[in-house]
Amino acid sequence: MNGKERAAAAALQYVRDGMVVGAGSGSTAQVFLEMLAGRIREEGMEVSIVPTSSEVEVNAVRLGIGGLVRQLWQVDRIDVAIDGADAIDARRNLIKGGGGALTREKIVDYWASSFIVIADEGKVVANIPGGRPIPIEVLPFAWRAVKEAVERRLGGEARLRIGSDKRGPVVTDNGNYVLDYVHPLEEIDVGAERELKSIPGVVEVGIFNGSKVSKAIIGTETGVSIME
Ligand code: ABF
Repeated sequence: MNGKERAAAAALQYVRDGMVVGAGSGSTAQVFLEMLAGRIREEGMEVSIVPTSSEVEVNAVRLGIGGLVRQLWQVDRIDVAIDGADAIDARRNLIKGGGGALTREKIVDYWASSFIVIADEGKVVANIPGGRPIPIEVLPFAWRAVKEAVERRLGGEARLRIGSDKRGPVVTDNGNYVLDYVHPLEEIDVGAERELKSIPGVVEVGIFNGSKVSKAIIGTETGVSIME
């Protein structure tokens, strides 16, 4: 097993029969979904799955568990959300949104009674953003105004994310654009989440406050370490 698989396997023990599970996006969360599908198939485990992106919906159908998918408004709670990250620091602050799903992820992850992050050790940084760009979902109409406001207020550069398999800007599941904001320093105050969100036109920011993270499971080549 590699680090992603070890983290995903360790997270599986927090899922029990009858739970409503928030399913994160990205390749680590996908490994978790595959393992969960295995338990559902082999042990008849009964869960509902709330997806954080269209990626998860498609994967659930591909894995034969599409019938268990519920939209957020169809459930009265989320017992546990299991999600990946682009970067995590010692206080469990996260950078998320490399896959463009930050808005739905934040809604599902923050609403869950328990929010568990799964990642391999390559994601661990001393302080966020640790050199990673900070994704910011913006209304298409406002992208340039937001870019200029971010750069003026905090410095650095905010670049409009351009697709690789499609020409032009990446469009999120919510019909918006993404700015990848490169902060001038290796470290950013987690309060920047609020400051960036206050700019008109910003839908969501890929800074996740560590106080919302119940537990982070970091997978290595030999085992897992838990941050809680
Ligand atoms: C999601 O997937 C994101 O918020 C994050 O951007 C990305 C991590 O992907 P991976 O697990 O493939 O590194 O969790």
